[in-house]
Amino acid sequence: NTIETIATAPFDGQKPGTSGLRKSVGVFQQPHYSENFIQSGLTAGLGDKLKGASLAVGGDGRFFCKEAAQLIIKIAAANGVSKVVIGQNGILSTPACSHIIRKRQLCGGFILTASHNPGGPKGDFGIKYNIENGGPAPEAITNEIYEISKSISEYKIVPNLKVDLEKLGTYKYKICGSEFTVEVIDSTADYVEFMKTIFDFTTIKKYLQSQKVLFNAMSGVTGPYLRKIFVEEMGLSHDCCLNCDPLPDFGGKHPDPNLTYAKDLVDIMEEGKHDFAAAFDGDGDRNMILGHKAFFVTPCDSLAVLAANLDCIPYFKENGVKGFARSMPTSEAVDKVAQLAGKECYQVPTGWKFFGNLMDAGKINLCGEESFGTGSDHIREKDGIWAALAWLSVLANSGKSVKDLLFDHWTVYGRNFFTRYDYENVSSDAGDKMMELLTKLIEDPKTKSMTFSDPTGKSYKMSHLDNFEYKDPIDGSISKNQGIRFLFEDGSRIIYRLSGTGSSGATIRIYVEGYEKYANPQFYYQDAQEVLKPLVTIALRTSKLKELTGREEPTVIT
Ligand code: VG1
Ligand code: CO
Repeated sequence: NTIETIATAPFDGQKPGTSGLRKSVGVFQQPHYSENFIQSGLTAGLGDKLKGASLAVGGDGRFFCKEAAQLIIKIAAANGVSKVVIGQNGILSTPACSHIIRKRQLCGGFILTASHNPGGPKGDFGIKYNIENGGPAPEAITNEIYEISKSISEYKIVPNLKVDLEKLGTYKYKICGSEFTVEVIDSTADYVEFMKTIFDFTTIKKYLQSQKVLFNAMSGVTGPYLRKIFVEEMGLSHDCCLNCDPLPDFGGKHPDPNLTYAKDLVDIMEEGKHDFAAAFDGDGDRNMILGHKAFFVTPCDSLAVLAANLDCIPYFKENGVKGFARSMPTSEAVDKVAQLAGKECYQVPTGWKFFGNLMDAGKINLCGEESFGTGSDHIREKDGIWAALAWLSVLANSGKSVKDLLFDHWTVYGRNFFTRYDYENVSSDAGDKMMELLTKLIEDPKTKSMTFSDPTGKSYKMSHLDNFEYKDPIDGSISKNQGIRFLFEDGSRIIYRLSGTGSSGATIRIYVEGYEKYANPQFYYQDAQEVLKPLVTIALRTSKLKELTGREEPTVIT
């Protein structure tokens, strides 16, 4: 077990995006590519605490996870790390890994996933460094990882170290005189135990006896967790767990829980035989909630409904609720709940890493993103299964159906109609051109006083426009260029961003929101696409999206 120092040269583009470095598998398989990034992550993430450090490692089981896990062990050992805690076969959901780091007070961890991106030899892979609070490394660290990766000339490795990741147990090695421990742990045990302390399992179990529910793991990492919780603990039949055998290529599909990629679940729900369904992404941090007849809960509304009903969950009953947060493009529905409850509501850039400081400082307990991300301060990642358990707690407590719960919520707070249009894989050039055009618009003083009208005559007067910039209230760090915002006087918003999780080309995201408070509650049932049509027309026209990308229709509408 000797340590070798290997000469290497930098690779372009090892800049972590919204959530780690994501590229196609072939890129990670190039000699030295993953090694360089892992070494940069260790050096930037741990600095002078690298020697003697402890780390968690886990991934969503996608193709190349095992190889990458072995590499991390070898490189960590060579860098003087004293302990690696790793899920069996290298598997941990993203929320479970965050929990392991916190529970075992580790110094950090690597999460191996490209989340909702497809997997397999031709799919995507990803590596993300998380810090000791269990959350994704903040920008100061991800920027440093990138800097180091640009000038890296060598990495350290113990080439002959190979750990049997199939067998649970603690393995000790002598590396150059010092002890190195690898602990292979059960992938689901700690997480499931933790959920039992947060939620009232007895109440949920009793409620589920009168309900027909479905959970769709989309062949991602959540399957074993779902079976443990809902079959073993809650006594449901195996049939309620769909696609719950994790596959390295997710069955060739896009493990993204939305109306497009989880259409099979939507179709089943439309038959009307079930009361509730939830779907999760590849690494288990995203969730989609559906009610009877596939009634769709937008993630923005999901966040708001949970915010309004947290007190039925033991964890929040005990710890209280200080405040909420959402990512900037997420609708302001949760702000309305905060206002009425007299609580703080923060707005951060897209990406879970921006919630960490607020949670560590005790400012917020619940947060979410429009991209199917919901979570709380129990960990520092978003948490799909947690969200499903939270929803079941609220449903059990209220005795209402999903649809009625939403309807009653809108009746109190009004409805923030929301939609997101994604144009996946357009050329980087077209993406950049569109952002340039929009930047020119926001810099033009004339735009400020403009009124936008759609062909039907509905018009919107601009109240503010900018490129969103965030100053972290805790550490004062500033993040610029987080998305072009058009804010209108009536509370409507149009937001444009380029995705930071894609592996090739560009993905354009357009977020459109309109707030309505009706005297007649029946209006709340209108289709968001209908209500938002004028704003969508304005959004597409103003950005010249069709001309610049040649796309007639978005890839995904949420
Ligand atoms: C997307 C979402 C963002 C989310 C991120 C990671 O980023 O918009 O809200 O935090 O994915 O989610 P982007 O930059 O592509 O818009 V996951 O489930 O990949 O960890
Ligand atoms: Co994910």
